[in-house]
Amino acid sequence: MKIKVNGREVEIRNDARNVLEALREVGIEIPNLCYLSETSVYGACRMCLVEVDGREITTSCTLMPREGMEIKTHTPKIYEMRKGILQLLLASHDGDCTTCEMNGKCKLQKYAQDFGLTTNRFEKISKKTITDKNSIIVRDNAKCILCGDCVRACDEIQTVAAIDFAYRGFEAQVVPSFEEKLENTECVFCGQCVAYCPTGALAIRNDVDKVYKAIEEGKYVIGMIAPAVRASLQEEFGMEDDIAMAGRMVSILKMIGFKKVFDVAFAADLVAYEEAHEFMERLENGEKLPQFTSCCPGWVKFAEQYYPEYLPNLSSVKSPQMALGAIIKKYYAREIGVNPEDIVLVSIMPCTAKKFEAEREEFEGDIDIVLTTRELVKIFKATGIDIKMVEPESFDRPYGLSSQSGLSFGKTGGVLGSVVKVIEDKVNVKSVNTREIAQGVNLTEVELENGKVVRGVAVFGLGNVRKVISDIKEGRLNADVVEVMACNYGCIGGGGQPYPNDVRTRARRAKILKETQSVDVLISPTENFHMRELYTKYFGAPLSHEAHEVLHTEYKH
Ligand code: HC1
Ligand code: SF4
Repeated sequence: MKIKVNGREVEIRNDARNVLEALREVGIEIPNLCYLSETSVYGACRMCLVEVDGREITTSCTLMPREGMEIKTHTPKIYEMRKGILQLLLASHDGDCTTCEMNGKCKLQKYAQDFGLTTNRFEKISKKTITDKNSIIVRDNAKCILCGDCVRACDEIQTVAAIDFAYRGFEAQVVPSFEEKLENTECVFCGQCVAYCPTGALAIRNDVDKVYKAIEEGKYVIGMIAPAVRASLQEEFGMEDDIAMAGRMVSILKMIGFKKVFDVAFAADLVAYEEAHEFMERLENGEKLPQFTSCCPGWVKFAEQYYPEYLPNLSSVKSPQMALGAIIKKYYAREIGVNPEDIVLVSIMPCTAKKFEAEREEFEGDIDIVLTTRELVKIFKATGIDIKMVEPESFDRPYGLSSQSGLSFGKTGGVLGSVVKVIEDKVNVKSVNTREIAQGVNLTEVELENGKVVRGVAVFGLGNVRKVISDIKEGRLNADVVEVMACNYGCIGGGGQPYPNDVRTRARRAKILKETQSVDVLISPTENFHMRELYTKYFGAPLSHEAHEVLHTEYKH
């Protein structure tokens, strides 16, 4: 349909959700502090005001587009109203920008600059607020603007509802259930509340100092980089076409003092290989089906809390992070003659729940420190080294080789696709077809030579997971294997990824990762000869006793 915006005719989508989204698509971002395209419309911040047909001023997030309507997005009156809203917010905000995690990325700070707010006509008021600086998810309500984005992300996208508004009026705050620490609630540490927080009220525990301390103490520091991290770094540093980003990361980490840097995508190949064999065994025996993937720790905690009856169905193969951790501490330390106690293993992840996973008792501290992508970006920026000028260096061997499949773990559908690739290498497959069957849900049908069809489902977003499980339970969906990723679009949308971490950025990162993986010469996990070497040297065969000892675990909460 056609509408007029600021005096110009503009064509917008007929089915646009509201005027705010419609104009965003044609390059006009109306200022907003509480709008999320993936959740219900809240309309609380009032920043997205527009003038309609020369008369009323209303919020564009609640305004339906109508043929021929005339919109003004930036009249003097609206400009003043927005300034007033910002000044009110700033009057009760702590304003400690220099020490804020969101410094430079905060939407409130950006608008304060855009609207030239160097003074505030309202007096500063302080209120009693709740903080928690020691959890994996750090909370500081003195920076909260009560937009409710975190509450809706947790409740509507993830259906966990670990946080909500408490108290009324000026006393209102967002708090975890019963004002407990998040670790004592049903929070699954997906970090989606952090990803969507427009200010620094929610952040992730910063573990960078622990890395420097380990280097300073002369520890044998080993890094390992998750698949999704390279794609978001390409984006963060404006190097979207730079398929050598992983190599540049290796170089800088070595310059800082890392002794070795390995690729978590190597372990993804290993996990897919082991998991495919586990699946084929279950399929043959007709037990513990559908098999659910278990490499996403947010999903594992979600399953423990809400679907304990499915815990036996979870793949018992550890996540690539924990599998590689175990291999390095058990075998590699011996191979290089270093006491495992002297090794500090630093895992670099897009994910906040990976910090939680590394601390789970099942894994006996194999991973010492987990850094998110944002922490890694801080390290890189603090060095002052221009990443564009850095010569890429290969990942160290033997855990530095990966296939396209291993890399694809970083986005939705990657684990399932890799398992299918291994199956294709083992048995004759007639056809593989993938199609979207619902929002966030893809179905892959693999037709075997004997005519049997194996059905795999890949789902992201824990709210979508609830729907898939209910469809399976009630017989509306038939699945043999289900890949679950807690975050929208998979790991590339993890809570530790750089800001902005919204739908548009996630889709772009998925494309970048796909392009990066496409130049890898190895296609299937089976082709990864360094991975196969582990079987020759240590495991013998997939699902062997030794493989179970090192690569498998059991979730029994
Ligand atoms: Fe992921 Fe995984 S893909 S969970 O998304 O299985 O975080 O990238 O490293 O462990 O490989 C995350 C990414 C990551 C693991 C792998
Ligand atoms: Fe909710 Fe995830 Fe945030 Fe926990 S980390 S409060 S589950 S959105």
